[in-house]
Amino acid sequence: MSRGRGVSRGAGVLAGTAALLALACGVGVAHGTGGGAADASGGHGASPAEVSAREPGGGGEPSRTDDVGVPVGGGSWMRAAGVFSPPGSFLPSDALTYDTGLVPAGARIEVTQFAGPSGTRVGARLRGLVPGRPYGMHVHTSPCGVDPAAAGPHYQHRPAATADPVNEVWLDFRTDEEGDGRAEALHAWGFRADGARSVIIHDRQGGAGERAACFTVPFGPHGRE
Ligand SMILES: [Cu+2]
Repeated sequence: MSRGRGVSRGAGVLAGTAALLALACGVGVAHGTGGGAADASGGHGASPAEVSAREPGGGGEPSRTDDVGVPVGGGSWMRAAGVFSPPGSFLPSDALTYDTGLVPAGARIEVTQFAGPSGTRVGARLRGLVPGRPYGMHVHTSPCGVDPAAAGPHYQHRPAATADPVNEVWLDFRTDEEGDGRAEALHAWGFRADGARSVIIHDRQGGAGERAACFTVPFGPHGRE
């Protein structure tokens, strides 16, 4: 597990940097660039220019990048990144903020999942939130919608069982002085196919809270089906 985690963390940092660069350059969508793991070992992934070449334009496309099911370290790797905007904004996004006082438009999120033989690691990195503030976050069952309730309830490993960070994926975090935050959750189980579809950022930590923002994420067993 230690080897897998090391690979994942390195890939996450580099892949996240690439995603932010791509987003800063106005790239709309880059699906399945297939470089998540290779980026970490090779040190060079798809540059923003290369991504732009594959996906020209981008006007009206969601502001996000995904790498799904990239094989690495005996498991597989998923990364999704997006830029928050309010529902109905000019550029449609899979990252929706329902409370711009807590999650400003333009704030960024990156969610990663490593699914291996011994379990699942979910990581999240946030940028551009309110500095020095606690936030709650969980994995939810359905994709985000205009209605904050669209994302459904928390994903539960054992349905209708206990609502706690063992049976659910809780990603509470506190932002630093820059408004950036990160969280990680480890579980010995994996997601059911299509059972986990989003993360919700809440106004407070713990098992409940107002829904401040939502990001649709392609969680999955990823190679473990
Ligand atoms: Cu939640």
